[in-house]
Amino acid sequence: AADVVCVGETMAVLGPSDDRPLAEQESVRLGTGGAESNVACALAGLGHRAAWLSRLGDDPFGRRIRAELAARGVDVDAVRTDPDRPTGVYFKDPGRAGTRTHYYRRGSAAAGMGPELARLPLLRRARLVHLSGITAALSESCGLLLDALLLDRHPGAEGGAAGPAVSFDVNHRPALWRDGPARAADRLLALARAADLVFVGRDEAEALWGTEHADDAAALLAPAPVVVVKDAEYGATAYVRGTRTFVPSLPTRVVEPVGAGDAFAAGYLSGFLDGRDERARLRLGHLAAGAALRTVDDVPVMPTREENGRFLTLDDAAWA
Ligand code: KDG
Repeated sequence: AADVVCVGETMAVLGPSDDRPLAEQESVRLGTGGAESNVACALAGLGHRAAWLSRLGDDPFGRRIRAELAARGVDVDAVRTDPDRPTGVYFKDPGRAGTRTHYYRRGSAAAGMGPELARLPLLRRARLVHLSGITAALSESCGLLLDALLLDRHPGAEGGAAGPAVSFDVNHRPALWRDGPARAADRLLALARAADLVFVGRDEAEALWGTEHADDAAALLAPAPVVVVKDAEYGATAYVRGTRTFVPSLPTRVVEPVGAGDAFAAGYLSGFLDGRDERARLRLGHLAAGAALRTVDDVPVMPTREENGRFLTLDDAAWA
């Protein structure tokens, strides 16, 4: 059985070969990208048993995505092919003001996922289920799937929810919220508060909910027992039942930032699955994010356990 199941849409990525804008490129490269499967790949790369749950179209992009994720060690057995809907596509366009993404995903196979998937035994048997706010915006049925996985959980014997822990990366994608920013703010807040672990960017929380400081974002999300607020090149703070742990980011050369948030979540969750303390979890998040920042691909090759091990033993002064 998988330790962690990541649920969400993965698309074919048509992207550049370097950091010049798409309009200046002679050819595009075909890749694979989806926030949740990026996390699954990174977790598999860090040595965990990771599965990805989604739907693909019966088309070359779908076959490519399935093969690529399987080659990275992700269990794709639960992924069904929908004969009537295509695999989504997105274009990645680097620019001086940051990378822009252009989606071609409306009516995709993954957007056809619904709440019936929440009953799959694969999900019940996992230790951790990883979700993101992207799925909430894909379709009504995908929204119901998130409700089933987050809001409709049954209380367990110890007062918390029964079944696997659920982590939720807010991953606000304004382009996907066709019914407007107020709806996005309400929905993402309700879903995040229902999770066991939440990841959110400080600036993302500010844009959604007007919280300027990381502490304010964490207070707003506090019904969730673990809240991790990421503040780009400064660092990340974990809030766990009244305790606050800050770990600064490591300085790194940034080639292309898409995928860094997913890598961060994977690093942190790797530490969670291994029972490490908050400081180590955050360090693992930064180490994985650094690897993603240094490539144009969404999912980098992860640092080895030995490399990570060297960084985990540093004292705070030597870290950054
Ligand atoms: O976090 C990276 C993702 O944004 C990228 O892989 C594409 O899943 C994607 C999305 O919906 O934006």
